[in-house]
Amino acid sequence: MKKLFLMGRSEAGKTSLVQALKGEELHYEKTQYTITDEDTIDSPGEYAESKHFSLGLACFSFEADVVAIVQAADEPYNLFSPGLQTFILRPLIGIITKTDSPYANIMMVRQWLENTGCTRIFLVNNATREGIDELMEYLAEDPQPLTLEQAKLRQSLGLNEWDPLPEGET
Ligand SMILES: Nc1nc2c(ncn2[C@@H]2O[C@H](COP(=O)(O)OP(=O)(O)OP(=O)(O)O)[C@@H](O)[C@H]2O)c(=O)[nH]1
Ligand SMILES: [Mg+2]
Repeated sequence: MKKLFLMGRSEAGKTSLVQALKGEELHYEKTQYTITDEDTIDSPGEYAESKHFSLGLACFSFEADVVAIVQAADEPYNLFSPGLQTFILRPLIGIITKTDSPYANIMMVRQWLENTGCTRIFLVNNATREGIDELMEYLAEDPQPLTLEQAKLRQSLGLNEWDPLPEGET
């Protein structure tokens, strides 16, 4: 199972997503500090909303196997810069929550997430659990540990640590 780090503005649905992944009933609990569980790291939205704290987000990401930007489908504006992936040495995915909102604009939010460099984008409704199984399937696979030599080889080929090697390279 990959450990998932969640960042996104307050009310984006990060804590609800953790509850949905655990199969719990949704219960509102404002996140006051970063909470590490076995498979998830949940952060308060204010961290992503503040310039100073956002640097801390990059540090927390090193504790995870995958970093997710969580954005609700009805968010009116975007906090995340294009090309954000470049300072996070982890695979970056996007998770769009609240797909059930009457104000949802999934195409717009998807575009924001694509611009940051997210390689996969998942659509979920935490309330009905729609889309949760697909996300769980992606997370279920264990990350492949790399030796220093394997990491250096990927770097010499201009690849991310988690990218597959081209045919013929070992
Ligand atoms: N309709 C709908 N409501 C959702 C969904 N996900 C979360 N919510 C609601 O949105 C509100 C905020 O959700 P949280 O999960 O607490 O948001 P958060 O991102 O953890 O917020 P912070 O802890 O402040 O950073 C709660 O009332 C949730 O019930 C969803 O997919 N659909
Ligand atoms: Mg929360």
